[in-house]
Amino acid sequence: MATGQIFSRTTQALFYNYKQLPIQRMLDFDFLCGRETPSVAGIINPGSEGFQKLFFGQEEIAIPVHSSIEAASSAHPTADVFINFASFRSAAASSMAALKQPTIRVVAIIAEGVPESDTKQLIAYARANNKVVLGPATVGGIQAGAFKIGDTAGTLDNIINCKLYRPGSVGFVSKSGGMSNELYNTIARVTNGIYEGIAIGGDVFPGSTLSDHVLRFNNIPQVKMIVVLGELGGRDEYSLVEALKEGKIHKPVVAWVSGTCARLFKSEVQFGHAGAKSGGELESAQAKNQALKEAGAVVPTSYEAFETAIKETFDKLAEEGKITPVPDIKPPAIPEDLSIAIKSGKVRAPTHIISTISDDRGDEPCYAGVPMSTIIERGFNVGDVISLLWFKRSLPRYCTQFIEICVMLCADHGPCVSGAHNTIVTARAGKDLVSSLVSGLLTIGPRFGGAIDDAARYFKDAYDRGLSPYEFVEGMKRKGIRVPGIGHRIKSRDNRDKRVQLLQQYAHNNFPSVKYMEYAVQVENYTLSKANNLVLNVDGAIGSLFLDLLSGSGMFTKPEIDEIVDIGYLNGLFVLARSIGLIGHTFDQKRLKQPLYRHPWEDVLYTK
Ligand code: Q5B
Repeated sequence: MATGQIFSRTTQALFYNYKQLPIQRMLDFDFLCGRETPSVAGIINPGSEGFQKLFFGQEEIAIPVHSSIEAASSAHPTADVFINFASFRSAAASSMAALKQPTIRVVAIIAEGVPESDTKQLIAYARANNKVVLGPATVGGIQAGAFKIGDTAGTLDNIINCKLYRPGSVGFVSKSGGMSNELYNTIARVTNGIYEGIAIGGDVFPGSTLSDHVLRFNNIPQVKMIVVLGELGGRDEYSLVEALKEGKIHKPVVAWVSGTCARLFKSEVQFGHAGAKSGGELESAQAKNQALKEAGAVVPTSYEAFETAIKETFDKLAEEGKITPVPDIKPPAIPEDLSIAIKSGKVRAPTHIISTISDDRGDEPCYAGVPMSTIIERGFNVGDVISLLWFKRSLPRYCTQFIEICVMLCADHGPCVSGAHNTIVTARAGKDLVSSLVSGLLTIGPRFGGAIDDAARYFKDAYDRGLSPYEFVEGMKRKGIRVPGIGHRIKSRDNRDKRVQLLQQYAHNNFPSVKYMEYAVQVENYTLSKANNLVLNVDGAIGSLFLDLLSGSGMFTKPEIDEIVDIGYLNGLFVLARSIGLIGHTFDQKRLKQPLYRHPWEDVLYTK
């Protein structure tokens, strides 16, 4: 166990387990104290490496993240405090690993519930190797104006109120972390403040004891008086009694052991801490207070009188000229986090993204305002989800079913089409699912699958302007544009595309009007007079029928229809549908363990 100061303004720690809030609180404290270096040198997050961005004042800094204690210790040989935020399950093993690092001097264990047998081993190892263990079940400790462990002393407001950003003259040690916050306030009110404050933790076997720290404080010249807050249960306070009796402590000690109320209960009482239970008489608060008083500590008559006792002791020291006045400094203002400032209504900030189709912030995600549970309870299908997320409204059943039919019919068209071919070649080159899928999707365009939007645009324009099929097709020819939605590589007048027939049949049976589709068929009749393969293809069928859906359903205004056609929603149907097939082709090739594809020479015309 160290005999003097354990922290300084240059102390740096390794922080075990990434916990953003306590680390940021440490860095904010550093900034408040005017430290030049951040007190957290590195973070250990088992299994991951890299950097974590945090604030040091207004600046963002990148703190290295290490995957092991050994790696962190060798990367930061001057970091000698290990702050262990591991769970109670792994706190003992990680603390022992830290204690075994030659560079680590102090280990603070935050977890509550560490098995007592494990803690005893840690204590034995630490004592044998002259190291300090704080906790388990501790919030940590603080050296005012120098270094603070994790959440010690709570919020920045509390730290400023308690003047912990600069050193005072009082050494304070308690078992409880919560009560230490209370006492930091009390001590700030009636003295020039804390020099060092330690919470040893509420376990039956703390890594270091009240008397360990009192003896340390006795050796720190800047500490002029010592305040101790013990609690019922255990015998720790008696080592302090012994030290006082043996004259090992030369500075005034003001002490109180809380838990005097335990006598009001008929049976044994267990308070919040594992160690705080009213056992035998010797472990009662009354007995310990009495013993401390007899040994020479200033012990008030009640907790309420504790503040006065601290004040009187401090005032006496001041009168005797033993207290050097502490110049009061104004700590720098810590910039508030934007999210907190927005929440409290202090600032407003423009958003960077606007979104109107979904919201994941509430109890359950919503698609266009419809909660997930409603989607499931009402038996919505994929067509319903598409209508919510693409069109931001619930469309009638016949419409959502039509959307589903489009998806099903376009899901795949064999391995020879452009998209599937690309996907197959990519999968056989050993690429992953997403690469294989995307390479196939990238072929979707004006010639392959991506002619639905243009088909809708041109058919709508021609129909709305009252052009005859002849005027329309010949007009397109003069402009040198192939009619989108017309023509197919293998389908023809004598080998009709079944998909087109199925779509037409569904629309005839369910749509209130199919005027655009009928116009497309008239165009097909005309183009077929030119060539056998100039049939209305699947893109043309979907394009014209979607115009009928938009205009016939009564669910869209005219400007909305124009916008949908203008933006080009409808190729999305082919992209979505064909993704299903392309994913299937990827799995197929992988399952068949197909080797790298190389196109045969004989299939290439080599020419000059
Ligand atoms: N001619 C689709 O052409 C294809 C004409 C035309 C006027 C036309 C062609 C085309 C418009 C785009 C379109 C979607 C490239 C197709 C799909 C999904 C798929 C695919 C699958 C699946 C086929 C021969 C003569 C020439 C041309 C004239 C051709 N098309 N005239 N309007 N639209 N269509 N794409 O067979 O006088 O000799 O110079 O661009 O709707 O992609 O299954 O494979 O599910 O995966 O290569 O179904 O029609 O004909 O280029 O040799 O032309 O016909 O001007 O006249 P071809 P070409 P001329 S569905």
